[in-house]
Amino acid sequence: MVSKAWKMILVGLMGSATVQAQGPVNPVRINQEGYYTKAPKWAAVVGNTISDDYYLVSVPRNDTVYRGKLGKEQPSANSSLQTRQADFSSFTRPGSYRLLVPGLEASYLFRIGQHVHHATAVALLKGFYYQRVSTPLEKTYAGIWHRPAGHPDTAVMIHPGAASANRPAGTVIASPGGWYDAGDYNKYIVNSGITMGTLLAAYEDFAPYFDTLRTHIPESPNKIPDLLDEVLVNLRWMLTMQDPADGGVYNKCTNVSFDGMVMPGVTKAPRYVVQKGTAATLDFAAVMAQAARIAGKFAKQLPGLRDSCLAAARLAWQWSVAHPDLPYDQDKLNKEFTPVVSTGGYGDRNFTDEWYWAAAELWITTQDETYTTTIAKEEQQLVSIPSWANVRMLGQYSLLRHGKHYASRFPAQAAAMRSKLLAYADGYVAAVPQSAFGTVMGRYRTDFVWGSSSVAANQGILLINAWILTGNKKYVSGALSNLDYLLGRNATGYSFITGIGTYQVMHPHHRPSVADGIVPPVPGLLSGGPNPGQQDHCKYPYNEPETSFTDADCSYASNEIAINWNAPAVYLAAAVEALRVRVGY
Ligand code: 9MR
Repeated sequence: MVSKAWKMILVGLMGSATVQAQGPVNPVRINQEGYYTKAPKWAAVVGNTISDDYYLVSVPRNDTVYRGKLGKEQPSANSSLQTRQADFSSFTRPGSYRLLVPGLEASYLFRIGQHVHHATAVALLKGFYYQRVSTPLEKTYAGIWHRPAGHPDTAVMIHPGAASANRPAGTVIASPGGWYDAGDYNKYIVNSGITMGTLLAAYEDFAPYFDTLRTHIPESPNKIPDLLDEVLVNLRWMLTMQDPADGGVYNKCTNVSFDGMVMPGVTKAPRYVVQKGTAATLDFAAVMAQAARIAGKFAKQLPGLRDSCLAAARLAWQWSVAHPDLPYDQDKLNKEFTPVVSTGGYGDRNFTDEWYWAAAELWITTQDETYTTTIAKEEQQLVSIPSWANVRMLGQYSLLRHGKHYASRFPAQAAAMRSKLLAYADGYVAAVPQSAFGTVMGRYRTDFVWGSSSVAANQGILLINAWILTGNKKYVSGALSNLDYLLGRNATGYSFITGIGTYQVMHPHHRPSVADGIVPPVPGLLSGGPNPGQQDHCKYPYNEPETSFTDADCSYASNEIAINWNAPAVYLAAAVEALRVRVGY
């Protein structure tokens, strides 16, 4: 008779989909989903090794299909970890495998093949469906995570700090729909801005891929790609956040304080829209201008939407011209008005990047010269990785995407940006061999900030843009290295995407996942990732930049999920799937 322990080992070796999170992490760090047949393929082995050899064994046959030598010990720049790399790029036979290093536990199962990132791309996009606010998530689409509608937001009050002549404090408006921002239940325009800009960019860059990608959402049968159906959910909410009287856009639709760890909508605390601001209004203008271009392509399915978006964008621009420098300063607001608001701030104070992004999108869509002054003002164009507070590159990517217009109207700027972006991307690619985990991520210690996973994904997007400009596949390899990072080849050993990978995050700071009583968290959500700031004061097992992570639901600083982190991950996973064949992987 086979003992229970042996049975478990056998089941493990046969590759059943057991989820092993919470046990000790495997020392062989791999992309737990797998590798494209002809793409670079490597593992990073952490800890002491007793041999220089390693083996790939096939599953379930257990044949040794490849032998290799581990590279020399490499210290990591972002922790005291050392790794040895196992490079099996030359092995290209599709199948399921484990990597064996004598003396160490066998690696998790991984695949070599085509489409290895299809499931990840679909899951990440579907993650947005699970964040929908005001509609029930039906069992047919949401599976075991089905739930009633969350906040209806059909009666939301104007907060005293947002009062205007036409809408005095306490006026009730409707602001239904959209996505919850993160693990909390509020809706923020600034963070919606970068999220929507990134998803719309994914569509503009890879339209044929998204035109056929289905995520099994209620709208899937209609004649609009699922990505755009999902984006429309939040776009329609965003439109409600503009004051039609003057074009200004409220910063957020929110409770006054965060809900407890309960299901969405069970608390009935009043909801408010809070203060208009320059960042919110310009981000809104950029998103609406970009959305107008795409809506124009679906004029039959979405009659009138292009014009509504464009009108909203222009009005938002006008308001911003009249209020060019109005930050959202929550502390100041709370000194002047009640009720006191303590939910997320997204309090940006520097608006040059928002001006640039809005001007770029409006100009591309309208060709109206009004917006060129702002674009021309940007003499010193710096390459930077986007974040909610820094959206400059979103404008830059859009301008490069519409390269002919850009180069004919701004020839010097277009040429300079192209070469600066490529130099930046070359720096990334060159850093990979020096990286202990073979990733672009972690070149700088400052990569490990609140939401570091989105830094990895956004670096990937920059590299994909370098591919778009040059067609050089080294940039796609660089981008893939950061998907490897997100899916487990990193210092923590976690796959940071819920539902994907063997050793995946299981306890994200995400209210529905905590409150629903279901063991697996809501799938397709990207955890924030290592953040040495540890602002949540939870207990962390390690403290160094790349290990400062805890898979605990108290950890909003390292293990929350957020729409602005999921969006670049959607872009990255979709881009590599879309490009795989073209680059010969
Ligand atoms: O992502 C935001 C991060 O850059 C900030 O440092 C942090 C603190 O202000 O806030 C993060 O955003 C949170 C937002 O304020 C509220 N919803 C959850 C977001 C993710 O943690």
